[in-house]
Amino acid sequence: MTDTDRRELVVGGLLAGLPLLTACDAVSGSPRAQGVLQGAEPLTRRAQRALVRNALAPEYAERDISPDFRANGSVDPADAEYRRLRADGFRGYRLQVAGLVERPLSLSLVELAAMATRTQITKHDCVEGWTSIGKWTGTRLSAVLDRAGLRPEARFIVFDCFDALDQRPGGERYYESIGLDDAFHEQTILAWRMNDQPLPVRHGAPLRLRVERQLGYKHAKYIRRIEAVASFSHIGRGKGGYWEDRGYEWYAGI
Ligand SMILES: Nc1nc2c(c(=O)[nH]1)N[C@H]1C(S)=C(S)[C@@H](COP(=O)(O)O)O[C@H]1N2
Ligand SMILES: [Mo]
Repeated sequence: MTDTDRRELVVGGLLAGLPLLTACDAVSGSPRAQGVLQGAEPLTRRAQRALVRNALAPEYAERDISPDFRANGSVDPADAEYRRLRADGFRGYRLQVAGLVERPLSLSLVELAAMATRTQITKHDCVEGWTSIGKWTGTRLSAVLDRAGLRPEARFIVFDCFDALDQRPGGERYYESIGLDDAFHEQTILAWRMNDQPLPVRHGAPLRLRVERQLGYKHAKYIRRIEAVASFSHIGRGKGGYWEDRGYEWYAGI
């Protein structure tokens, strides 16, 4: 949806819900004005919810790209399988798609690149208080989920990563999860390029999530597997993500 489309939707939605009401009526708070406003409320609230669901995160111009995009969290996973794949330029990498799907998938980077892709220049916002603007290209998560076919019970998409922040033996692996609204959102991509280059290791090679309407910790890097689930109570410590298990909010809307 373009900006103009969106604006038209807002204006259209609001007008549809509000029969002509003069400023005078509104100011006087007359019973007639109140009746009209109350009657209009459910419709505008519904329109607003639909808008929020589809709203795009701001996108920027090439000139806005940060010359030095920060890297955070894991920057060099120690996992043996990861090291092996990395040594071969990720040629042997396969994204596993499993859980509550009709057709479990195993996709190479070449196969992912042949699906619906998107490029966007967006601002990354870390909970620690810094932001960086970068250009991301990747496969739309919706394309992958459509190919796998979600079963009706599926409510969340979980991203299982290669890295553990604590690299000592037994360190828990990073993981994250998002709801279906964000999973099917137009700007939600499995990125494999950054600033027109192959995605660097410190930024999550070979594949990392961009979920632009949420804070940085939701953007899982080093994705090994995605799983559709009805609940995440059985994963990790049950809160839906590595940082969520340590007290962060599950929904990290910006
Ligand atoms: N697998 C994995 N994903 C991760 C992290 C991590 O440590 N491991 N850190 C998160 C945090 S807190 C942020 S801010 C971003 C940082 O992404 P960047 O290194 O590309 O800036 O990745 C997020 N995704
Ligand atoms: Mo972060």
